[in-house]
Amino acid sequence: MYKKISLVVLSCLLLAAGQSFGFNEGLWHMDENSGTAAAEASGNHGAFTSVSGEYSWTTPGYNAAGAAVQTTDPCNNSYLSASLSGGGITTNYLEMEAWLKPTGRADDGTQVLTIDGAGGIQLGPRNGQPTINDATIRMLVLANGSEWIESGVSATPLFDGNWHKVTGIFDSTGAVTFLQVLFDDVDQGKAFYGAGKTAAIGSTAYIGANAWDPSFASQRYIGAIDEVRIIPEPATLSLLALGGLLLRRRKA
Ligand SMILES: [Ca+2]
Repeated sequence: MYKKISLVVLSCLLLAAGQSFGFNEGLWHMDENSGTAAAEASGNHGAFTSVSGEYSWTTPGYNAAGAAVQTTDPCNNSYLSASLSGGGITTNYLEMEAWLKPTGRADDGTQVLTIDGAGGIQLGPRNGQPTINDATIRMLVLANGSEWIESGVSATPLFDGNWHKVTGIFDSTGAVTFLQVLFDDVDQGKAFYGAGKTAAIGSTAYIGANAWDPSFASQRYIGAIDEVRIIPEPATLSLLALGGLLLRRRKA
């Protein structure tokens, strides 16, 4: 009897985890290899612009085909931006993903992919630690308008000259708030906070800019970036989160 009830409960949980919420995913292949715009492929959101100046196209892209965007100078005041005009971005959950091939320094606070008003995937060591020539990564989010929360920081450098998929996950829909960063779908560090941490998320995505102040220079990611995805959907079941299991709801 109890086993049957448990199975029903588990089935309900799995159904809840798999249900559709009508997400407006953003996807940028960056295969144009010319011009100044990297178009958004789903039709939900705007293009990343402007690929010019410090930013240029490079080939091949992450999958030994297509193209990608690269930057070689971390010190000037430029970045790419895209309007998340299709909506669907919430304050409770967010998954961000990009293929990266770092080729230069990763300073403290270096930003890779962010949404205004909140953090995102951030390349570099934890705030306040010395600058290192590494490419560790964390997921960073401004919660409740004033509190910075972050995933664990990867112990694995990403600085081997190869393309790697980097994923950051934020989810505060359950009994805990959860952040995680993954390299190539392998967990690099989870962190748990109290319930109800809402992200101060706006409607512009950035590559290579601080989310809270895009004009802030000197903390630039150097390298290539490709196949960017912004996935506004819950990633976790909090009951499982409390068990410390790997919580990814979806596979890319
Ligand atoms: Ca590409």
